Amino acid sequence: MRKPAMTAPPDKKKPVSKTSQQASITIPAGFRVLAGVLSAAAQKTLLTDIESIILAAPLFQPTMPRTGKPFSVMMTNCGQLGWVSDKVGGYRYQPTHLVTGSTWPPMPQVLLDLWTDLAGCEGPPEACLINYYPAGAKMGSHQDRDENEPRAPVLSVSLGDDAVFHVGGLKRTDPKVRMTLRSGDVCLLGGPARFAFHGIDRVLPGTSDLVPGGGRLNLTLRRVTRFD
Ligand SMILES: O=C(O)CCC(=O)C(=O)O
Repeated sequence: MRKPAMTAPPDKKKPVSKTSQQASITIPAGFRVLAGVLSAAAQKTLLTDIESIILAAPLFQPTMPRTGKPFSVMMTNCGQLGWVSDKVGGYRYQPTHLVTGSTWPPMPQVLLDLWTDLAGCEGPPEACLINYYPAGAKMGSHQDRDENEPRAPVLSVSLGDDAVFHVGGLKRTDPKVRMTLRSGDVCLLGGPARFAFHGIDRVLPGTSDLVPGGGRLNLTLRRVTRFD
């Protein structure tokens, strides 16, 4: 994948190691990290699928509602709906690319299969947000609240460089646990953890050679509309 032309802010934060204080933190049930779900070969195949998607639906730089401040991650989507954000329209799902106006490419079968195997809910996902993190990119603590089906989890797949992920409770101020997500890992926020605050503190450059040019991809599958 070509490295998108963007300047990522320098990140001086160090990964936070697990402390005895963190050991006492309770994360809502329904948060799971499944390490190494995708083999090295499966990661390569999925990366090839994602590269084709990015050719058809190029990465764009989303901006924050109202302020127009750019995110440090680049994004695109696949599936029926895609998550976008810009200054005027804010956070939302839409069936077309923010820049090209084309419908999003279909979701790769391997992602649909992961959802069937792991999501534990009745219907398929409708959206797969593809986040590309160059070195220095991060994602602030947030809840995923733009979907109308709380019975469906958020399922995400990591590819490429390791990242320091944090997850907390249902309030922004709740204590957080930090952990490293690696290429091939799957993370689930479901049940009571569906609306847990979470985010990416930093990407650890040079920890994977999967993504040409380095960086990390995160593929986040979500159900947007209600099942019934
Ligand atoms: O990159 C990740 O692992 C988390 C992505 C995320 O939180 C999101 O897309 O809402």
